[in-house]
Amino acid sequence: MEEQAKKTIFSGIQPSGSLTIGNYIGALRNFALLQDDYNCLYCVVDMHAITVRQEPAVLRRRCLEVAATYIACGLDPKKNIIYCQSHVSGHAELMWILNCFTYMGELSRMTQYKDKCAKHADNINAGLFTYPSLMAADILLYQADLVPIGIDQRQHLELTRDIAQRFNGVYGDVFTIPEAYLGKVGSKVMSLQDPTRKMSKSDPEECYIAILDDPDAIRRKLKRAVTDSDGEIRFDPEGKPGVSNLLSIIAALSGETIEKTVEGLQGQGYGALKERATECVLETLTPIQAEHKRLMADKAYLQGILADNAERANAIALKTLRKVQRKVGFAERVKK
Ligand code: ATP
Ligand code: LTN
Repeated sequence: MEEQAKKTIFSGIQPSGSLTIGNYIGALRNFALLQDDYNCLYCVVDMHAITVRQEPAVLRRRCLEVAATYIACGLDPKKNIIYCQSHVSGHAELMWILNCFTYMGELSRMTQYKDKCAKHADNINAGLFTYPSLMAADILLYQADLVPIGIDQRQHLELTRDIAQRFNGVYGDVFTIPEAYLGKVGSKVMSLQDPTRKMSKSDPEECYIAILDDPDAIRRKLKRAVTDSDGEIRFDPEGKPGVSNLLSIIAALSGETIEKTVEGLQGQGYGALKERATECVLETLTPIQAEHKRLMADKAYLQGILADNAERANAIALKTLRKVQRKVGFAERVKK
């Protein structure tokens, strides 16, 4: 496909913890599927991550780790623009402008904001509140057509669309209105310990499987995953959230349908279900972990990729930013 004719994809993951199989199934795996047909930008959103307190040295390492995970999951750093949000100042600059087109009422309705406030009652900062306008800036800066995300981010994407439409309504067609891209299965992987809640990398260890977990940890966590007491393998997310979550994980990773997965396990117990889940997870993660290890051993290579790609991203970002600045009436920049 011709570069110009291709549509643009933007997505981001926070370096706020070890990436989980939720991030993989809900987001990363779709990134790799889309890379041939779109111009893609995959960002390590470190500015979003500091809405919650982070240890600086840990955050710095995690930024590289997330970039390495992108590549290890099959994203080609030459084809895709893989970079760190904080390396392109346009994100923060556009965010400021968008903040002035976003209402307090809209931001206070965001469920992620309410959840994070409950979880971090001692640090309800303004960044947590305006998080969605930074996300809108990420997406709109590159005129993205499509945004692969898990279901939990759909509300933020809706707000992004509203902000873009509001801005376009005043100034003409400045922003492309982005669409969400949700995978068919697995757009919400649930916590292993509380399968009514989403699996999240900032929850306690035993709730999630990290992409980098060793085989023993994976086996142990899946063995201890919460199920129920009726012993029947059936897909029913309302009535049997634990069992359904394991079935979804198997289906998502094996490529089978949920029906086929249930059929294959008919007449067997939860031990077999967990065994099958373990097999699928190990099969998926083993090659990713090997590649990740190889990449992390060459920090200079990774840093080089991030630097080159930040430059490529910046060139695209500046086009939108300058246009937006002109539209809102900022003073002209004349060359001396
Ligand atoms: P945190 O726990 O720090 O809030 P998170 O685990 O929710 O983080 P994000 O960095 O916020 O992860 O999400 C990155 C991408 O992964 C988003 O597109 C999000 O929708 C997707 N994602 C996160 N958790 C899941 C999940 N449990 N199931 C499916 N997709 C998920
Ligand atoms: N808010 C997202 C991460 C994120 C993102 C983005 C996703 C930040 N900017 C732009 C898609 C597009 C999250 O918490 N998962």
